[in-house]
Amino acid sequence: MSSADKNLSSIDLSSIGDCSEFTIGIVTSEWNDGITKKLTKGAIKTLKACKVKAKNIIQIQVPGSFELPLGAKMLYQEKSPDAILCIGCVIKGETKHNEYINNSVAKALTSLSLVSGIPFIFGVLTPDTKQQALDRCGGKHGNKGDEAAYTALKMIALKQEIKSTKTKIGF
Ligand code: DLZ
Repeated sequence: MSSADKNLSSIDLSSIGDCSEFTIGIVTSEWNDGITKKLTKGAIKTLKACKVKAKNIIQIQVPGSFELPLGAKMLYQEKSPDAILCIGCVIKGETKHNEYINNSVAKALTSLSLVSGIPFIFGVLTPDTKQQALDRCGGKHGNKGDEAAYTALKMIALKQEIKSTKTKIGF
């Protein structure tokens, strides 16, 4: 699905319940920081709009997107947040470098999520051009940082809902 088809930046945040006790980690890549700073800003704006307290938003930076999984793991081990947003932007160049980084990060974040049981959100833009990135960090396709934050909150809420439900799931 393309960003043009789904823009979560325009979503009604009132559908999300009480997030006031959630702790959220944010790991931001310094590569393409003109983009990643805007994504991070969007994510923080959404978290605050959903009543996440500023003191419960823990931010760190890593040099490039390739380092997002390790930075996120360090943050998880030291601070035990309820979810971690991993924010980066890998713009396609003349070689396949971008594919190696993107695939590696996506796989590592999937593994971290499954092993830890908390969401490690893939907030990495993977555009062909800088303009496509600009369109997605507060431009015509919204801000994917907002979406990363929204997704994290929804997944934490889902975990709480499953925990609290008395009904058996399955057979
Ligand atoms: C090396 C590199 C290149 C060429 N491009 C990007 C990019 O577009 N976005 C990004 O986040 N990082 C890039 N990097 C840096 C790698 O992510 C990584 O930091 C280095 O390969 C060192 O491990």
